[in-house]
Amino acid sequence: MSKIKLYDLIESQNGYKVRLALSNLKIDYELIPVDLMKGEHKKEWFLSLNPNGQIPVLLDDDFPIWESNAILLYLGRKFAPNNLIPQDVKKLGIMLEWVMFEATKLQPYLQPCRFMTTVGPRFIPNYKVDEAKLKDARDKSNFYLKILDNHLSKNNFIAGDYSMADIACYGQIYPSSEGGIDISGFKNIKAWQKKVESQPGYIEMRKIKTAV
Ligand SMILES: N[C@@H](CCC(=O)N[C@@H](CS)C(=O)NCC(=O)O)C(=O)O
Repeated sequence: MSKIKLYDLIESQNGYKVRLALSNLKIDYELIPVDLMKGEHKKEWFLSLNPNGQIPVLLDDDFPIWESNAILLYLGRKFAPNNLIPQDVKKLGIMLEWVMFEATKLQPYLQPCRFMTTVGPRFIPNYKVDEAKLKDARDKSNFYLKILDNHLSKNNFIAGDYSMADIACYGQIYPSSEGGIDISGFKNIKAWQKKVESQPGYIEMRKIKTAV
C-alpha cells in the first residue's frame, strides 16, 4: 500500500473534497497543514509539488498531484475503479460534466463568497469587502445552485450512483452559509446532502479522521 500525504488546511473546502473521498474510501493518510498566512504555499519546496502554489496537494509515495478534482479522479481510478468512477461510459460522461461544473461554475463563485464574507474579514487585517463583487458572486452562486437543484430533482445522486461528482459538489457547497448563501430553498440539494451524509465513511469538513 502506498503512503499518502495530503498538504492541506482544515478550513479549505477544496481540501475537504479530498478528505471526504479519502474517508469514504477508507484510505489512511497523513495530513500536512500548510500555513497560507505565512505564504508556505509559495515557497520553493511547495512549488516543486504544485507549481500553481495552491492547496490541496496529494503525494502518493513520491507522486504529487494537485487540483482537487484531479485528485478525486486519481483516487477513484486507483482505489475504487468500480464505484466512485462509473464504469458505464454515459454515466462517466455525466459524472465528468458535473465535476467540471463544480470547477467552473460553483468553485469560482461559492469560494469567493466565503472568502469575502468570512475568511478575509477573519484573517486579513483591515480587509475591505467589495460589495458589488460579493453581490455578483452570490447571484451567480444562486444561479448555478439552481441548475444543480433541478438536476437533483430527477436524480438520486448526480450521476445515478454516489460518485466523485457528488463529493466535488458536496464539498464545495458544505460551507456555503459562511459565504452568506442560503441553500434552504434548494430542496433537492438539501435532500441530496442527507444522502451524501449517510454514505459509509462520511466526515464533516473540520473533522480529520484517517482510516484505521
Ligand atoms: N482549483 C483549485 C483551487 C484550490 C484553491 O483555491 N486553494 C486555495 C485554498 S482553498 C489556496 O490554496 N489559496 C491560496 C492561493 O491561491 O494563493 C482546486 O480545486 O484544487
